[in-house]
Amino acid sequence: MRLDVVTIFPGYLAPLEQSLIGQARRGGLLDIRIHDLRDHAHDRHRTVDDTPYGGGAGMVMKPEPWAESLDAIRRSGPAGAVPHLMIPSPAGVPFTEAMARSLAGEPWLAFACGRYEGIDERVYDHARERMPVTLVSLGDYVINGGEAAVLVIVEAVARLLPGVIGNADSLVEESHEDGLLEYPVYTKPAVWHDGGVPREVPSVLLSGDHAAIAAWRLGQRRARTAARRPDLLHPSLATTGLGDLLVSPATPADVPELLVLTRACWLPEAERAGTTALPPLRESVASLASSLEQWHTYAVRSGGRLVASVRGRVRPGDETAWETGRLIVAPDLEGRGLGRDLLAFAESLAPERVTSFWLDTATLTPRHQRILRKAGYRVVRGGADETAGPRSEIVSAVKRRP
Ligand code: JFT
Repeated sequence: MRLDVVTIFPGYLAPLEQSLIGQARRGGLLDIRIHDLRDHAHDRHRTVDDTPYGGGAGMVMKPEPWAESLDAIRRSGPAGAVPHLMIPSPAGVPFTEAMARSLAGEPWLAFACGRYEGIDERVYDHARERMPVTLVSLGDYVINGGEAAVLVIVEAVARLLPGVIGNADSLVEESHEDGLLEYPVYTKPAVWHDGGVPREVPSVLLSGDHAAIAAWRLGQRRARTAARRPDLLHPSLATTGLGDLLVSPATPADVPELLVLTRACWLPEAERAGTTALPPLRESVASLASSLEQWHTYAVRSGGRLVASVRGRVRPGDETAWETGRLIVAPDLEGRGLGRDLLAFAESLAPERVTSFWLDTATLTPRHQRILRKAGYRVVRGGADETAGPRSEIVSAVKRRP
């Protein structure tokens, strides 16, 4: 694969001589050529920037050196061949592993690294008339120019090329294929003494029981994905026909709306139960806010509007029980499977040591009963935790971890 990079900081790309990419270059798998944009500036000061038309802060990269440099790169290739030009830009499409895989299938990539406030817009038009162009962003944060983005993209693409990575198995084993984060890894010593408590490698990894190890690793992957990247779990939540649903951990800013939705959803329950003494109806802004510390609470928004919520936690005093609660869905969105998906999502948050799932509800309409039964729950009267005080209105449902 051939790669051309244009920059005003050629030294910034020096890391491409290191490690596996450096080896691949020396072995002829990668032909990387770094070009100094200033070689195409023809004034005495080798100027590549100028003040912005229309005013504003900072400087803009002049078009002529870019056009000359990109044209020179194109002419340097085989007759008729053109590179796919990647231009890092804060306004580009986010770089992903899928994009890396697609780029790894191309014979020739070129990269234009801008600086300052950006590149004169006409450079993009000039380039697009001569070669395929993709504007790409490294992610939603600010960096000062395109060079760091190009280092990342080249590393992500190059490691996918046959022969570049040392161990092809590591490519196969990797996730981001199945959308779960990696399991934690350990090496010797089995017990590490760093001055505090002895730090042990989880015993299952020393057991030699390959099925148990695989199960443990899958559990770890699910638990950390639920904790760190809930957005990667249950893509079903995004396909309930509600448009874009955003599931995110509830923050204090969500509390007032959450309180309103909670009351709206629990009032019919209270009417059926013949009491207004239900805790969800008695909740204050303050108590709901402080509950965020005790529960993993999630808010579901559609077009900015709070439409559903759920919370869950390991039961205090019983590490093997997971409680899901306050599963609410806005009345106009009932019957679309959102409650079922949220219940499954809340269960996915439970750590591996959990062996039973509990769910409290006020009354059991036939509809609620059906949803619980389909989710594998069995209703047990008397409440999940009889020590929690008088709660005769509350019905508990339980299931074993599948
Ligand atoms: C940033 C970039 C970002 C970001 C190209 C060029 C200038 C600095 C800048 C930042 C914000 C607003 C200018 C670039 C990137 C990212 C790419 C340039 N800047 N205006 N790539 N990936 N996340 N930020 Cl040219």
